[in-house]
Amino acid sequence: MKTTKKIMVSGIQPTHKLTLGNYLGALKNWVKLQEEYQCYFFAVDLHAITTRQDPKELGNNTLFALATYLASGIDLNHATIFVQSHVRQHTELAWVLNCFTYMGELGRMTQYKDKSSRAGETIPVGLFTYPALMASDILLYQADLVPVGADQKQHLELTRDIAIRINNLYGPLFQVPEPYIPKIGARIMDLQNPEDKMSKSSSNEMGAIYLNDSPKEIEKKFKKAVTDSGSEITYSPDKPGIKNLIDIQSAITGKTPEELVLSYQGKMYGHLKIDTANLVTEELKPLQEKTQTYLKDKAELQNILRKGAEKAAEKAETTLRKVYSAVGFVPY
Ligand code: ATP
Ligand code: LTN
Repeated sequence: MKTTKKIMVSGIQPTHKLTLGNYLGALKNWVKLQEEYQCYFFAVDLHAITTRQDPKELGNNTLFALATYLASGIDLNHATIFVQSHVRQHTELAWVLNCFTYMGELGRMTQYKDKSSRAGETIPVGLFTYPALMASDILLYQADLVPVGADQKQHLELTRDIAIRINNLYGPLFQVPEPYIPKIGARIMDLQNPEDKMSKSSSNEMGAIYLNDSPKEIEKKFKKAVTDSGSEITYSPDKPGIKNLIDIQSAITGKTPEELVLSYQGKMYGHLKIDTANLVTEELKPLQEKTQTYLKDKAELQNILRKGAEKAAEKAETTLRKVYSAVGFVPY
């Protein structure tokens, strides 16, 4: 039977173990929304090598990411999960999209500007063309919805522009996707530097909660979290450290920031830190146990990924052929 469900697509870079930011900003929403969509979720290893990776770590982190997807409740009845590099159509369509994406557009991408400024003198070309590969990931599957954190909004807008540009030239080849950015949790901040987003590849590991951190590490990181001057617990942009802890609690419990602030009247920063650490530990405990179970049975995990890649390639190939034909390539 042909499915009429809309399509949802998203991915995470296996550049390290996933963080609480990846979980609250992206993964948790995939799980929440998955039943209403036909989903494609992948670990974007091709994107990961735009910054230098240790090969062994990259492989481990890729499997860790996909095991985490399953552990957090991604259901194979709704979702196809796979490794990006296993589906060659991603790179093939990316090439075509590169030819319809402008230097000026790529040069304006904030993520490129941030990462290239840290790359030193030798900036890989892949870092620059990264958004065209991301557009390929999305457009190949004719995605309606792409759930991501706030930092990816600009890449999504570019994806839409590229899709519209090509549709205008050749007819309706691509669905134009919408981003889904959660109200709370879309931008979890670094615990040591709450002006910056929490990131997998942060230089200070104390600033990020990794999904495989032990309860002790989680407690230590929250206790040492940089907070703001003053002592009153309020939710305001000029108290980014406190706001971040409230956002984390809100994204986990579903309570509004206002409700949480009320419950902390008369309490100290220390209370908020300990409660947040406990809440995160409780949230991550079942996730960590299940991730380990999936990682122990490597054969089964590989089997899921092989089947996922086969299914994804089928869908991807349909789009790729249409595009190749539209641009004038001789059929094969
Ligand atoms: P890297 O440090 O390697 O660039 P990252 O931690 O920024 O990685 P990505 O793989 O780029 O993570 O992001 C995967 C998903 O997680 C994206 O949807 C992104 O928007 C979301 N995300 C990343 N960091 C955060 C954060 N701090 N808060 C909310 N969402 C986030
Ligand atoms: N660029 C994204 C990761 C990513 C992605 C995608 C997200 C690559 N391809 C497709 C959604 C859909 C990031 O988070 N850095």
